[in-house]
Amino acid sequence: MIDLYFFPSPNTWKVAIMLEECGLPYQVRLVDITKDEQLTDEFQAISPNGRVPAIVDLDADGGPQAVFESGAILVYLAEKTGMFLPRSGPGRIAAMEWLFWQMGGLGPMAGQAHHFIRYKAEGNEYAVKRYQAEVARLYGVLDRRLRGREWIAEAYGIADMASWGWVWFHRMHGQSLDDFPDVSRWFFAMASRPAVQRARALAVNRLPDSVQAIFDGPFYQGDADKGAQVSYVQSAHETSASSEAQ
Ligand SMILES: N[C@@H](CCC(=O)N[C@@H](CS)C(=O)NCC(=O)O)C(=O)O
Repeated sequence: MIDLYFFPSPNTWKVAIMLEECGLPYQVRLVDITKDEQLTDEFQAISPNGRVPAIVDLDADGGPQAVFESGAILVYLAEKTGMFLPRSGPGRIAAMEWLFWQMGGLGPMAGQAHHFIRYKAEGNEYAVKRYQAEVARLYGVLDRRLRGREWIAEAYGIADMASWGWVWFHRMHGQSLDDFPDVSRWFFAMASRPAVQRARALAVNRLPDSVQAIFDGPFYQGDADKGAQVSYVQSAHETSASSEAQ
């Protein structure tokens, strides 16, 4: 059993997608970041950076193993299961390259773009322009990478899982998928996977109303011409998420 310290967000979706794809048994421990629950001493004993996601693998050899940082968690779970990351060779190198690209580039830059566009735009035109342009550049890099290939690395895996949740928020960081046709194709292909839908739906009903509005759309609905509709599959873990939070 794995404890997943979770709040619906791009970084935590990565891990939920991986757990769902691998079929590993897990239980959700909701950390409500809108109530600063990530700052408690108890949580920071597991995740010293005070951010979700984190996991505790209760079945690890040698006793319960805590892991924080979404990229490290993805690699840990891939190595534990032997799934979604080749053990060696060019496929592993590509997966690691694009995982680190997401961790050091797309995620942090899109996060800054969200902050300045959504919360602090006034008086910060320079920051809005800088981060929006950098995110556009990164989308261009990903679009070129995906040209003529189905998935980001050699096969579907942790590099895709790492980037998908961030692209879900493309409108919030000022991007249109119409400008990035291969990112768009990849995004919707991944959105159609049942494991992704279950992870995406996890604990969304626990969001405060103000945040819920963001998750209901318009960001996911995508650009008008795509008319993307995903019918979400109820996660088997939804019940434990709800009971944890009470
Ligand atoms: N590099 C970290 C970033 C984690 C992160 O920023 N998590 C956000 C949610 S997506 C969070 O916990 N925010 C709470 C806060 O900012 O206090 C990772 O990938 O795990």
